[in-house]
Amino acid sequence: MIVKNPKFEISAVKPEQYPKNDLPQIVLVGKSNVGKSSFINSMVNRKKLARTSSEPGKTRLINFYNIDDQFYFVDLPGYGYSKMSKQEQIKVGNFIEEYLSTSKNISLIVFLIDIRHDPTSNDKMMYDYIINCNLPCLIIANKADKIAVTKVDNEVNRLQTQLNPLKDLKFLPYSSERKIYSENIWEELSKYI
Ligand SMILES: Nc1nc2c(ncn2[C@@H]2O[C@H](COP(=O)(O)OP(=O)(O)OP(=O)(O)O)[C@@H](O)[C@H]2O)c(=O)[nH]1
Ligand SMILES: [Mg+2]
Repeated sequence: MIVKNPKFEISAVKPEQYPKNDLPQIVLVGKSNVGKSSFINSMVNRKKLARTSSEPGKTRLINFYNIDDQFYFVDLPGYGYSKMSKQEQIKVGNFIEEYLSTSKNISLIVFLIDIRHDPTSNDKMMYDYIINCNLPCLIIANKADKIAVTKVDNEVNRLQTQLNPLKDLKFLPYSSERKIYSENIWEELSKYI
């Protein structure tokens, strides 16, 4: 897909602030620093549409990016960022859960995990939550540029065995940094737009 005019539309922490149209919403979830905001930038070929940082904890709100009036990429704060105060972690967790459980327009959850590491306990909780909500989910093993090309398939298989032993979800490798495998990702996303 060639994106022409991706735009930041609104930040939200409560339902009244969500966009008031029925465009499908493709939502990025995953731990802090896994590359959710970078994923959005790389898919739309913009370096700074979504703000990123080498420090975890950059995204603090629900950010809606309108992609050519076709769909939204919805960027969420990551979990597992220990420097955030307990109080703020609870507040953020609550507004994320409210969004995931009440928004009628979520067409796909894009769940990012790090290709180099085992899923964290928070990743497992997020996986269980998505399955319980019955939301369609694509799992992306990001930062594939950090390992040898010859190891990519094995690592993706390992992650799937650990997180989704039934193997009924789609797992794909990706690199937001180098945009490798992005055609496979667009092919999958386009089914939900
Ligand atoms: N090597 C490599 N680095 C990446 C990749 N994707 C993201 N990064 C880097 O990882 C860091 C975190 O990226 P972000 O996109 O800000 O991560 P995030 O998941 O949005 O983090 P939070 O907003 O804290 O939840 C940045 O320094 C990115 O440049 C990737 O595929 N490969
Ligand atoms: Mg972010």
